[in-house]
Amino acid sequence: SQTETRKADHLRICLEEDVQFRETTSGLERYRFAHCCLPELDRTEIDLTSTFLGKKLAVPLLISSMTGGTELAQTINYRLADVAQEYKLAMGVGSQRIIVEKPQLAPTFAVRRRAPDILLFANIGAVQLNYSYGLEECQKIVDILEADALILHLNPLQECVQTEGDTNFKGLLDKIAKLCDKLPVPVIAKEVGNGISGNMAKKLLAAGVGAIDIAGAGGTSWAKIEGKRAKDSKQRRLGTTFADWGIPTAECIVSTRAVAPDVPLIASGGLQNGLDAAKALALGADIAGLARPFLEAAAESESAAGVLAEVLIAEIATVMFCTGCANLDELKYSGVLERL
Ligand code: FMN
Repeated sequence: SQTETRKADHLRICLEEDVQFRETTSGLERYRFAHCCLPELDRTEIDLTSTFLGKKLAVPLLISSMTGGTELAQTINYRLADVAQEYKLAMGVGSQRIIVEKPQLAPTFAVRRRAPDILLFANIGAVQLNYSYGLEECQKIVDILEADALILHLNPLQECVQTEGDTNFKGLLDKIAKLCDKLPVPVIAKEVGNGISGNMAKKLLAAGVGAIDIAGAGGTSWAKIEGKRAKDSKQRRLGTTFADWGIPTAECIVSTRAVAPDVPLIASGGLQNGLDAAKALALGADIAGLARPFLEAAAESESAAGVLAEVLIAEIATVMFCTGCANLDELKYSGVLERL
């Protein structure tokens, strides 16, 4: 089907081509941690645990929503699920829209069997609430996945560059509010790499979303990916023009935290390593999410994905040790991050 081809294209392009923002960066490089030469801590005792939407995480990391629907997608989802289970990370799957079209593809998303304990997020484009999706379908994709929450992704730019894009976003906030009211699990509003502003975060929270993933600019550029996929030269041109569009990740975190001090907040978009993840946490995020780095590792092998998780954890722990932070609250509230 068209959706399957699209999903296969996304994986191939993300793995083989340059899909990063050209000039826009996450903004995290404008921050530096204050080094502490005498932490008075035992590094092995640093506490990276936290609770998010009522579930315990060993490390505040999320393998961001990516894939499903094809054979390669299944391999990647299963490998990532094993890693999430082993290290007790959170995980999201890619858009499950295809399952409603083709229920026989549900096994490509079946990560719960392999990861019985993790915080797991279902995923669908919010704009589908204006097309084929209602409460019933949303409930179904949550149930099939045995998910703890439903991510609604907001991707207006991606839909513009995509040849077959769904671009009627009218009245969506109201539909999101109705869904939040009826769905028994929390709804998480997420971008796909162009960022959620503080203002928008406020509106989404008023509509009833239970958490936000700001998914800011600086990492994977969906305008670029859809531009590369497009056959039509006008669509290709759109992808190039808007390759650098969006709000940098660091700005999204700061502006969302400013208006919503207590919202469960995920930061993603262009986090390259555990140092970036730690900066996102110190700016106020509760969880740091990475997509493409986990895709690359998982496409290589399950052990490469495991190694990536271990490295990220070691990097976050090293930041905490060398800033004298014994736990994540200290990292967040003790002012160890300086703006350059
Ligand atoms: N985000 C979604 O919410 N739903 C998706 O279906 C989805 N598919 C993706 C597929 C691939 C191959 C990649 C790389 C990303 C996808 N994303 C999707 C976006 C990521 O979740 C993330 O927000 C974005 O890539 C920025 O993170 P990064 O810079 O670490 O890649």
